[in-house]
Amino acid sequence: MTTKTKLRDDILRHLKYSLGKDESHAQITDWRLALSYAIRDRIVDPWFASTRATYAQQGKRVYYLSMEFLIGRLLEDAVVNLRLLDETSEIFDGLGLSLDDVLGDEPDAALGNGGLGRLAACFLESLSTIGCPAYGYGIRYEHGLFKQSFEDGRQIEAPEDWLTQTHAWEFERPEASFSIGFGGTVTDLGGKTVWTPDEAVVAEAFDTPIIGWDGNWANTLRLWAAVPEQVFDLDRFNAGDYYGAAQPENTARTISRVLYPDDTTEEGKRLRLKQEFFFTAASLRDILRRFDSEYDDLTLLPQKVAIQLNDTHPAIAGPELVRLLVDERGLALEQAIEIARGCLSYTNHTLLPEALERWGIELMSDLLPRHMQLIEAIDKAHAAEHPDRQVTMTDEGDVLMGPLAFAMAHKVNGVSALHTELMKETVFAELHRLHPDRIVNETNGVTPRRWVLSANPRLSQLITQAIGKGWVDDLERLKKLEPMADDRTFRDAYAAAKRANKADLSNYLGERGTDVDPDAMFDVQIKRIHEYKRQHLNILETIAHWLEIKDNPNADWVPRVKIFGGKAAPGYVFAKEIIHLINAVADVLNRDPQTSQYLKVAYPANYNVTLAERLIPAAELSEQISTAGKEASGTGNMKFALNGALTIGTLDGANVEIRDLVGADNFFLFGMTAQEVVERREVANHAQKAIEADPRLKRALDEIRKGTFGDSFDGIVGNISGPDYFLVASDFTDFYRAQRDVEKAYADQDDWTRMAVLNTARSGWFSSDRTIRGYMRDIWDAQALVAG
Ligand code: GL2
Repeated sequence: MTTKTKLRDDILRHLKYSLGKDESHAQITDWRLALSYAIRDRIVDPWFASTRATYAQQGKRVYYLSMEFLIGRLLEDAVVNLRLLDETSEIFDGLGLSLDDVLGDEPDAALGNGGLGRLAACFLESLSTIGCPAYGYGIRYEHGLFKQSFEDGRQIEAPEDWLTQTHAWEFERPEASFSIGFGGTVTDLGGKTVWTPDEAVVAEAFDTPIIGWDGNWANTLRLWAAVPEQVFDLDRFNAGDYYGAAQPENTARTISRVLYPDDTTEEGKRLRLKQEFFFTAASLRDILRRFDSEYDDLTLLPQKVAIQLNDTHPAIAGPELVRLLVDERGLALEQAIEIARGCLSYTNHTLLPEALERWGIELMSDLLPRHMQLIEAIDKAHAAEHPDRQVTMTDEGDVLMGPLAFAMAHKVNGVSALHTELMKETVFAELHRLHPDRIVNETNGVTPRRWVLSANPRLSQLITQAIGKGWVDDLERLKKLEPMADDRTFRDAYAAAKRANKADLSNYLGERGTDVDPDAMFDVQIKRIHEYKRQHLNILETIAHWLEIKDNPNADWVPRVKIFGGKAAPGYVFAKEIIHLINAVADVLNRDPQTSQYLKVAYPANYNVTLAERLIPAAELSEQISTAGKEASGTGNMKFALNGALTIGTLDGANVEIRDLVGADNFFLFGMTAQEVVERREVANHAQKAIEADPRLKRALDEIRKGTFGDSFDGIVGNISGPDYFLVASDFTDFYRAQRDVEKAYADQDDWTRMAVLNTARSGWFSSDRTIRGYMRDIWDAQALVAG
C-alpha cells in the first residue's frame, strides 16, 4: 500500500471510529480532527523510540521551564515535518476539500504573549529536529492570550477559548499528578524542617508530542492543569449550598485558567506567583521522579539533568529544588545549592525595569514560607562566598527574582550580542564582576520549518529548486543563494513569488475591509504594542509623509501600505491609545482621495502566530524601530529577513547582528545607539529641542493635536512633547530620512529584489537549530541522540 493510500484509509477510519461521523455528514472540524489523529498516530512511534533511546543511552535530558509556549497551530507543522504535505493535499483534493481549509480550522494555541513564548515553541521544534532529549514544561491555560477586536478604533478584549474544541494533540496523564501546596507553617521536628501547607491543588499532566523535521525524533511538551484535590463538597451540596459546593474546584482551576497578559498590571500578583510556583514545583517533582527511576545517587543530577529557566518566571525553581534536596532528601544545604546550581541555568529576556520580577517578602512568606527561609539562606551563603559583595536577593521589602535566578544558575544567558553586553554592564554588573564566567550569549533564532518552509511555500520551492532541500535543517546553506542575487532569471522568480504572496495578503486585507494595491510597498510592523517598540514613531512618520504628499499630490510618490499588527496589554493605557491613534489615522488616510493611492494604513485585528505566517511572506519592509537598548533581541526581525523583507531599524537587539550579516548596504539604519540614548536623556528638554528643530515633526504633532484624527490624543502628544523617555522626537528626523532612502531604493525594483535575495541568503545563521546547538554546547552539556 502506498503512503498516500494508507494515510487516506487512516483518515477515513478515524472519521468513522474515533469521531463517529459518516463521510457525508462530516464537517470541516471532523475532517481536521480525523487528519490530526491519523497524523498523531505517525508521531507516536518515533516518540516512543526517542524515549527508549534516551533511557537506553542514559542521555542527559534538557528541561525547558516556561510560563509561555506560543505554539500556534500544530497540524501543519506535523504534516510538514513528517514530509506528508503533498500526499495530504492530494488526499483532500480527492475528497473534494481543500487542505488549506482543513488546516485553517485549527484554533491557534496562544499560550504566550509574544517573542518569549514563540521562542520557546521554536526551541521545542529545534530540540526535536536535532534529537536532543528534552521536555518543555508549562501551564495548560484554559484561556490563552485574549482575542482582540476594534470598536471605534479602540481595542476590545474577549476571552480566548482554544480548549472549547477537542484538542487533538494532547494525551491526558492522570497518573502523573502531584499535589502542590501553598501557605501554611514551617516547623522544626528534631532538626528536620517540615513545611505543612494549608492549601493544595493537584497538578495534572497533559502531554503533546513535538515531532522534529523528517520525523526521526519527538520530544514532549508537558503542560500542567490545576485540578482540585477534592472534586466536590457533597455535604455543602446536600445542605443546599450549590455555589459553595463547587468552591474548591473553582479555586483550584483558577490557577491554570488564564495566561497572565504581562507584567505591567498590578492586579493578580498573588495568582501569578501561585501560577509560577505551581508549574515549577510540579515540573521539578516530575524531573526527580524520572531521575529516581534510573539513578540512586543525587550527586549525578547535574550530569543527567539540565533545567533552563525561561526568564525569571520559574526562578522559584532554585529554592524549590534546594527544598526538595534538603527537606525531603536529607542533603546538607551547601551541597543542595551546589547540585541545584549544577542543573539550573537562566535566560534573561529583558532589561526593562518594570519586567524584572520582584515579589513582596510579605507575599512570599505568606504563600511560600519555607521558600522565603531558603531564599534568605541562599542569599547568606552567597554573601559568605563573596564577602565584598553588594548585591542581595532582597531589596526594600521585595525578593528580587533576577539576582536569585542568577545566583542559583551555573550559566546565565542573554538573547543577542548587544543585550548580553548590556546585561553585563547594567542589571547584572555586580554579579558579573563576582562571577565573570557565568554570563554567556545565545542569540535567538527561529525555526525555518515553520517560518520559511510552511509559511512561504513559494519561496521555499524556489530555494529548493536552486540549491536543493538540505537548507531545511541546515539553514546556513542559504548562503549558496548569494551568487543568484546577480542572476536576472532568479531575481525575477524571487520577485514573482513575493508578488504572489502580496496578492494573497491583499485579498485577505480586502476581505477585512481595507483595499490595498498589491503593487504598493508592503511595510509591516507586527509585535506587541509597547512604547519602547515605538509604533507611535511609525504612525507619526506616516502622518508627516501624508502631509507632504498632500502638499504636492502630483509628484511621483512611491505607493506604500503601512501594515500594523499587535495587541496591547489590557491594563496598558498608553499602548491602547497608540492602537486608537493608528486606527484613527487609517480611517482618515484610507479615505483621502488625494493621497490614498500613495499611502494607506491597514491594521488587521487579532494579530497572532497564524496571521504572522500570512503577513511575513508578503512583507517588503520590516519595521524594527525600538529605542536602542530596549529590545533584547527580537525574533520577528529574523523571520522578515529570511523571507526577504529589508529592515528599517535601530542598532538594537539582534538587528545589530542582522545588519552585520546581511550587509550595511542591505539594511536601512537610523537612530541613536544605546549609548547615545542614555546621553540624550540627560539633555534638558530633549524632546522640545527635537521638535523645534524639525518642522515636519512639529506639523505632524500639531495635526494630531488639532483633532484631524477625531480625538486629540493628549496622552501621546503630551508624552512625545514632554518626557519622551523612549526618544520618539529625538529619533524622528533620522527615521524620516531613512524612510525616504527606502523609497529611493524601492523605486529600482530590480535592485530592491537583489537586496532582498541577499537578505534571505545571508540570514541562515538565525535558525533556532543554531541557537539550540549553542545552548547544548555552552550551557547544558547535552548531546543529540539517534532513535532506534
Ligand atoms: C522578550 C524580548 O522583549 C524580545 O526582544 C526577545 O526577542 C524575546 C525572546 O528572547 O523576549 N522578552 C520578554 O519579556 N518578552 C519578549 O518577547 N515578552
